[in-house]
Formats: sequence, structure tokens, C-alpha cells
Amino acid sequence: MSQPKILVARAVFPEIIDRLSQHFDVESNQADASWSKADLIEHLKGKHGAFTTGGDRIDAEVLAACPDLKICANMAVGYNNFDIDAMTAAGVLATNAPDVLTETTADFGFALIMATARRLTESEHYLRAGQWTKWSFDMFAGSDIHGSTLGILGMGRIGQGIAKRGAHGFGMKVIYHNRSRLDAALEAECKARYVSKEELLKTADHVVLVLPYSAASHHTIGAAELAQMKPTATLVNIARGGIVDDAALAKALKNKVIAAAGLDVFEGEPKVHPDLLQVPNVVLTPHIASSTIPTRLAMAALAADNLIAFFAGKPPLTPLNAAVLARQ
Ligand code: 8YV
Repeated sequence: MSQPKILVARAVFPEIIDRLSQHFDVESNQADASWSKADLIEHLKGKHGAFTTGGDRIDAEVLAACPDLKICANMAVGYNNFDIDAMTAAGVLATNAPDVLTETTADFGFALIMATARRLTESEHYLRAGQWTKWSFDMFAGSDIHGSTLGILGMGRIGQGIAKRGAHGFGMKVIYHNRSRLDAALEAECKARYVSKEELLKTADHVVLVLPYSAASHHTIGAAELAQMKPTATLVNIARGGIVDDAALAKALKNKVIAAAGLDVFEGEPKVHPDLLQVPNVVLTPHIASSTIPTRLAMAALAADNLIAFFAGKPPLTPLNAAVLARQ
């Protein structure tokens, strides 16, 4: 019997391609060419499985054009690039890559909170531009992390990791808001107190967004929410572009409605709203929160393992719509 045909839609570690090649007939975009939707469809036609990343949109149009497809394994915990309902309707299994990136992403969230509060990149640009000629008493004075109030919007595994770092490492008071409240034991472990979204915005010194993107979370933070925050507060987004209204945020930063922001994700990335590039009080990074070599390798290995298990007739490790398995 011939091997299942797999498309790897973006360049990944050669050892992952080698591993997949032991099980599948693999076509890989190792040149990392930017594919349009039509290109993706062209390459995906006739394939039985796909190894995707967060930028590869799998929707009804793609599924209709690729009837042989049985599984898409995302090398990401977030899966808003998948239309899960359409995939379920088409009988295509979706898997993601949770857990393996939790601590690395929480580390980065905390790094961004600190860089934002302490004006790290703004002051580095000043130094590199040769503008540092003397010490001054309030030069790049920022806000404290230790002892401050950390507000976490979205309290999944990564949010909990950030809470623990803040509470146990920096003596922060941690408050959180989430669709569902954590159980008491988990709240105690995270030293986190459940509050309303409004209370969180009004009282936190540092707000970090770690909630999944969906139509319901689109523009969770817009002009009205920014206006509720303290003028000394900072905002960090490591969740997804679209959770923050980037145009409204740029305006709020310019007008000092809040003190500063740190952004790893953007609406329409890799494009960045031009107004964000004009304001100094924002730390900008190119969606790298999970980017350490061991973690990216673990994410890719988990996506590969999902494909291997599926085609071996074994239960996939991290399915998102397991109901389709019964129908396949
Ligand atoms: C990925 C992410 O780097 O896992 C996620 O949801 O946002 C990042 O870790 C990105 O989505 C590439 O797949």
C-alpha cells in the first residue's frame, strides 16, 4: 500500500521532515515560500494530511478543493486559523500543540511585561542613537513590577504560568478574569483572585492578555477598555492579533491614556499598524513568544506525532474535534 501523502506548509526543522518521511510521502515548503490561499490549495490537493502553522488558514473553501484531506496538525496551541466547524463537517481531524510551549510562552509574557514597564527597548534605541550624554534623575523612569498588581485576562495554562511567576517571583498581587473561574486549589497555587473584567482593567498596574482569539474575543480591548485602565498602567498582548484594536491602542499610547504597551501579536500580522511604529512607548516583537529551539522542536514533534498516530490508526495525542474519528 502506498504511503499517505503529507504537505508540510511551512519550513520546519530538518529532523522533523526526516521523521515524517519515514512514515509518509512528504512535500515540504522548506523554501518557506509565502503561499497565497490558491497556492496552499494547489499544494494541498491530493494530500491526505497537512502539517500547518498559525498562518495557514484551513476553511470551507480549502476543504472543498481538497477532498482527500483527513487531518490537519497545527504546530501551535492557538487554532483560530482552523474553521473547526467546517473541518468537522468535512470529516477532517484538527489537532493543535498545547502544553509543550506553556512555560516558554509564560517566560516571554513576563519578559514583555518587564520590558514594557521598564522601557527597555525605548531606552536602548536612545542609547544606540547616541543620545545618551548624561545621567538624569527621571531618565526612562518606568513603573515597578514587584509589589504591583498584575491583571491576567485569560487564565489558561499560559496565564497560570505568568500568575505563578508574578506572585511567587515578584510578590505581585495577581487578579484574573476568565470565561470560567479556576477551582480553589488552582487559584491558591497561582495566588490569583478572580475579578470582573471591569475591576481588572480599573485596578491592575500591568494587564496581560492570554485569551484565545474567536469572534467573541475580537477587540476585547478597544478605546473604551483602554479608557478604563490607569494612566500609569501597561498592557501586554501575547495572545493573538485582533484581541486588541491596534488603531485604538496606538491612539491611546500617543495620548498617554495608558503608559505603555508590549505587543508580540498584531492585527493582520506580519503587517504592523503604522501608527504603532510611530509611538515610542510600545515594545514590539514579531510573534516569538514560543520561540526557543527546544520548545519549537517540541511543538513540531507533537504535530508530527499527531499525524503519525492518526495514520497508524492510533488515537491522536491532542485532537480538537475528536468526534470526526468515529465517522472516518
Ligand atoms: C506559534 C502561537 O509560533 O502556538 C501558538 O498559538 O501563537 C505560536 O506559538 C505560531 O502560531 C506558529 O504556529
